[in-house]
Amino acid sequence: MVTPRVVLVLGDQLTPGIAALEAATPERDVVLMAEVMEEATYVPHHRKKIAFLFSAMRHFAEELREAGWTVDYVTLDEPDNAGSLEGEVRRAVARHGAAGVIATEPGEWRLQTAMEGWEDALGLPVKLLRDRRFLATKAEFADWAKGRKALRMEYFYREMRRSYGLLMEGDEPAGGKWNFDHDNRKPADEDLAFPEPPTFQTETVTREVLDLVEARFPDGWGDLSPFRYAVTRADAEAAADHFFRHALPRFGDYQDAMLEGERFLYHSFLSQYLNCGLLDPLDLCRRAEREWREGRAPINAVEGYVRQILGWREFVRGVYWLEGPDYVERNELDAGRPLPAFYWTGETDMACIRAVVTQTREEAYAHHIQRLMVTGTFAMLVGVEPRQVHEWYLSVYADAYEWVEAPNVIGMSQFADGGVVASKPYAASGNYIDKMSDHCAGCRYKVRDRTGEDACPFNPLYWDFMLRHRERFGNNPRVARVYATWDRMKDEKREATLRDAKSLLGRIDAGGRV
Ligand code: FAD
Ligand code: DLZ
Repeated sequence: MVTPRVVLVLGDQLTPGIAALEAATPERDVVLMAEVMEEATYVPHHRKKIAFLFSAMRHFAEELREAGWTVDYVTLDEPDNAGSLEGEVRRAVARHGAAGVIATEPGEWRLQTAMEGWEDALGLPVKLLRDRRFLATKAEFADWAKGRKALRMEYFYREMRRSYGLLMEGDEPAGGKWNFDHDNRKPADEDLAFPEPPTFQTETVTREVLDLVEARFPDGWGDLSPFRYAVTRADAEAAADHFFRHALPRFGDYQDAMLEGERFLYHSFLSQYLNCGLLDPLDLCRRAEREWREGRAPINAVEGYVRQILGWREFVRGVYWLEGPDYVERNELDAGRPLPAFYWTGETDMACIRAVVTQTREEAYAHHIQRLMVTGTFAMLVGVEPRQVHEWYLSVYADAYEWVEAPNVIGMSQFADGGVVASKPYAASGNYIDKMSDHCAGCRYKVRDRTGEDACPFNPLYWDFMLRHRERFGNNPRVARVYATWDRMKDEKREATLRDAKSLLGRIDAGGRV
């Protein structure tokens, strides 16, 4: 008999064609999947995220068994659970008398560095294979980035469109433009019909997992029920079908909109399935293209959707691995405040932040503009230490893994990488939220007030932020006119603005209600 190898499949590698499985054979090898405390607690993950992933892992183990694999699945409550992936690999090697370990590279520097040390630690060969689910390899991205003064997603995206022949007419972009973002900034109104994403039945496996998470994380953050997530590949595909049929046609128009009580609008709510391997990015892009070619969705929607996946998703992953393990420590704007407690409690008078935090606690989901322009912008204006902002985002969203979360948070939303991801900071006053949402209408603060007790906190904090960083941004042609506006303001207004900002920051520092 040939000695088996242990084939490790991580919780976000639930893809039948993942490299480690492709390099192994069901006749010889044993697949190891393990629920471990180390992964469940390295940040305080949302309880729904843990339950979603454990249930999806258990279903994937079953899928593999049906395909003929021997799967050694270690549950979190197994008495001898070693608590870490390394510990579980070690136990599995001993259990099966394995000759080596085969794994696919993980999505975080933390685990990558640890796994690179396993060969020495375990004293046997550990093969770490490239994750082929991404559409640009780390090396291809590094090649593209080499010698460029600035990395801009748009140019990377065009090359990706060309290499994959997506939305192309010969050498030209379909519809005559590479980017239809200009058409995609409509505020939503309540009269639109929003196609709520499907809710899936909580079957036995998920019920067991929900009980387990409730028992093991009684004080953890985030609501476990209601539980609406798909946990099998078939159901994730059904969620994708629903999106293409009902939401994609309007995805573009209302991509940046926010509405009180409407959590999904025309967003896909699919990133958690993509990121754990239940859905395939290229397949989703091709399906979107088909919707346009067959006349069921307009080009602005389809191009916008494809850009998010083929462009942004691949671009941020490239940046994450290119920038190195210290990326999450970057703090170019020297921000040092602790994260306000209301990011966890939702206890704030700002209707927009309250809505996003409440929704995040209930769903483990918020859409892009909520993440970027509400919780993200506020943290940056206040000057919260980026590392704390990063850990919050990595914890609270079901789709959060460092390769995708960190560039979005450290880079795009906090400008803590000094402009690697974004060409300017996403700073905005309350005006932006008022234009793109209906939150301000029901808010205790008045968005039109620039100063005074009732003024929307985003207003004075915006100016305070811009002035704190005038030296850095004053020469940026995309920001310079903001300073011209400030310089034209009357002295009394400027003084009142900065006084209000100081008082708000003092209140935040003292843990007072804002
Ligand atoms: P849709 O709006 O339907 O978009 C379609 C798909 O495009 C998404 O499913 C996603 O796969 C991809 N996508 C869109 N924007 C981005 C982006 N900027 N980066 C990478 N992929 C993108 N995305 C994550 O997957 N995990 C995260 O942890 C995460 N953290 C974020 C933190 C901040 C501060 C910001 C501003 C963005 C973050 N994003 C993250 C990107 C984006 O917000 C989510 O991908 C999106 O909200 C997921 O919801 P959806 O599936 O409904 O997306
Ligand atoms: C996020 C997560 C959680 C909560 N739990 C597990 C787990 O118990 N076992 C596992 O294999 N993976 C888990 N994951 C996903 C890993 O944290 C993820 O593979 C790494 O962060 C690399 O992306």
